[in-house]
Order: sequence, then structure tokens, then C-alpha cells
Amino acid sequence: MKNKKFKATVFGIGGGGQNIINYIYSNSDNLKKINFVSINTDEQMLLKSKTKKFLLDDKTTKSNLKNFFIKVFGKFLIKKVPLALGSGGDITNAILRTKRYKDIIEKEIKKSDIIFLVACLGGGTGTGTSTVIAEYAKKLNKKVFCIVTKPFIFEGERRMAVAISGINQLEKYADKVFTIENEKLLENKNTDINTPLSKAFNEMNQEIKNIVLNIFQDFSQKES
Ligand SMILES: Nc1nc2c(ncn2[C@@H]2O[C@H](COP(=O)(O)OP(=O)(O)OP(=O)(O)O)[C@@H](O)[C@H]2O)c(=O)[nH]1
Ligand SMILES: [Mg+2]
Repeated sequence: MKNKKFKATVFGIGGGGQNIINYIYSNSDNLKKINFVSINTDEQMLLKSKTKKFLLDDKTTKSNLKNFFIKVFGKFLIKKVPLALGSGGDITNAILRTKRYKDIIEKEIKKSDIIFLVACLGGGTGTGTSTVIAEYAKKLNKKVFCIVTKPFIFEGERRMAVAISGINQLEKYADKVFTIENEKLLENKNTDINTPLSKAFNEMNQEIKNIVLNIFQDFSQKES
């Protein structure tokens, strides 16, 4: 008999991370037992996500915290509240904003036995926030699996260096870090100049979905 208490949460962090988990969430009937949570500093982007959402606002007043709760748990955005902007590639900003929501993030982590962190590295939020959540999850004795992408070469050396330092940080806390290179999309013989990027991304999303599914099933069986 299956252990009904066995639970997993997939966090999609930053713009790319939320895109990927949005795809997985929207294209999986067999993953409905998994808790999907999009986390972003960019409110406009976050509104596109169909999963549960956590906004890392850049303000700390009580009224904004109240608005944050309404936005997380309510269905409609309150129009009067100004939109929270992304970190603009600033890891320090993303880390600071993540730490302000420690209690809320830890509450979500505690619901699960396995934590998956999905992020596209190279920007601020995916790189900064994922390392903070990985640390929280490991300190709460969870199994932590990270699935991250490295930026395209054309995005420049700085973004690549940021991504590599992010991977090094994640390896301190994760049980395993799966790294996927965006650049591979350009080398794929099925991808040419006429292939829409969204189609190429979806193949990668599918690959990431399979990693999550395999790990989840492995653990589910062990727990049965
Ligand atoms: N595979 C894939 N990669 C993406 C996607 N969106 C962005 N990326 C890659 O991820 C890197 C980081 O971009 P974002 O995820 O938008 O950045 P962010 O984490 O939101 O960071 P800030 O906006 O700077 O706070 C980019 O440099 C791209 O290489 C996506 O949908 N799929
Ligand atoms: Mg962003």
C-alpha cells in the first residue's frame, strides 16, 4: 500500500524557473500529487504562472505584507498596488528579498519530504533565491534536488560566471544538482533557425519533467 503522507514540492524560481514548472504543471496528469510553487521577484511575470505563487516583494511594511498574502492566496491582483519589479540581475537584492520571506518559504518546505528547485541560472532571482531555498530545505532535513540551466554563450561571460557560482552554492546543500545547458538547444540537429525558441524550450521542459517524475516515483516506491 502506498504511503499517502509522502509529498513533494517543486519550486520554480525566477522567470525561467516559473516557465519550466508552469509547463510541467500544465502537461502532467500523473504529477497532480506534487505541490507546484512559482516564486519570483517580478510580479508581472508571476501573474502568468498557473501554479501557486509566491511574490518576493521588495517592501517590508505590514500593509504590503498583507497585500502579499492577498495576492498569494487570492485569485485577483489588487490593481492599486504597484507591481513589484524583478531583481534586474542583482543576486544580492534577490537574496535579501528571499530571506524576508523565510517563514513563509519554510512553511511550504515543511509540507514535503522532497524539494525540487527548478531555476534558470545567470540572472538574479533564479540564482540568488534558489541557493537560499536550498539552504533552508537542507537545514530542515529534506531531500533536495536542483534542476538548473546554464545560460546561452551569447549572453556573455558574466551571466555564465554567475550561473557557475550558483551551481557551486547549490552543491553545498543539494543531494544532487542536474545541470542542463541552454546552449545545447542550438546544437540540437532538430533545431534550426526556423524552430521557434518556445518549441526548443518545451523539449527541455519535457526533459526536466522526466527528471522530476523519475525521482518522485523512485521515492514513492521506496516509501510504499
Ligand atoms: N531553458 C530556459 N531558459 C530560460 C528561460 N527564460 C530564461 N532563461 C535563461 O535563464 C537565464 C535567467 O533568466 P531569468 O530566469 O529570466 O532570470 P531571473 O532568475 O528571473 O532573474 P532576474 O530577472 O534578474 O531577477 C537567462 O539568462 C536565460 O539563459 C526559459 O523559459 N527556459
Ligand atoms: Mg526575472
